[in-house]
Amino acid sequence: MDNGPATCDIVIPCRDEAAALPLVLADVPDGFAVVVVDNGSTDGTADVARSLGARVVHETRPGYGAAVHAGVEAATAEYVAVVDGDDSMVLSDLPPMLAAVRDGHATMAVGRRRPVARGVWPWHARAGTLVLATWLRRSSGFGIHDLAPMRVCRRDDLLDLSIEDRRFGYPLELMVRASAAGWTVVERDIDYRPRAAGTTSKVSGSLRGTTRTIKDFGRVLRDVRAERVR
Ligand SMILES: Nc1nc2c(ncn2[C@@H]2O[C@H](COP(=O)(O)OP(=O)(O)OP(=O)(O)O)[C@@H](O)[C@H]2O)c(=O)[nH]1
Ligand SMILES: [Mg+2]
Repeated sequence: MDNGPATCDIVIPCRDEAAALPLVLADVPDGFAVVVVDNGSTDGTADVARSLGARVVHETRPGYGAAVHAGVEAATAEYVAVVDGDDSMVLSDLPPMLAAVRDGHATMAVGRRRPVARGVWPWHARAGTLVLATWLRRSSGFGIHDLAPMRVCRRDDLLDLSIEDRRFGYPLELMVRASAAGWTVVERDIDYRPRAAGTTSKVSGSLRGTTRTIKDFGRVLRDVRAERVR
């Protein structure tokens, strides 16, 4: 890892990702630093993250949104990236995304998952993503085909959106608010790989997880309709 001040902090929400982190953090690009947000891990995630040179933040409230928000608040660099900690995504996809934002091509760069192997993206998760991304594309005008699984933007811009969801509707609320705030978004293809061996799915990898995620998305959509998210 580069020792100079980082341009971009990579926020990694982690629940029990000790087996994945050595793979995820094997190659942190120059100019990036890592903030691992641990909430409720029981497998030594925090110790592994620290031993690999990451800063560790603890969040007591469970949920993807709670972890991401804590990481963004704790970040100190001008730009923040958010990436999953299960080794399904690679950090080497981040520098071109950061460059797109720094060079003024868009307020935020988001990833579009391209599976590198069969079976990586279960049909139920993929179908849910397709429906929501299509709705978002039509309602926001963003040229997107995925739900911002990996993203980069200026930290201050993100905090200014005042996203409230602390569970799994966070990325959807982010996109709705970004659209209302007049952001521009570019989407870039990113590798989507099998999650690391020895780790388990928390969100959409199971039918139960997808159902829970859809419920959280439904809440965000109800709020959008009631004009509470504007
Ligand atoms: N801190 C924290 N992280 C979480 C929580 N739930 C999920 N995560 C992390 O959020 C990221 C995404 O979770 P995943 O379980 O990979 O979700 P997914 O990619 O939809 O599902 P898979 O297809 O099974 O990988 C991972 O890095 C998880 O460790 C949580 O409650 N707290
Ligand atoms: Mg995953």
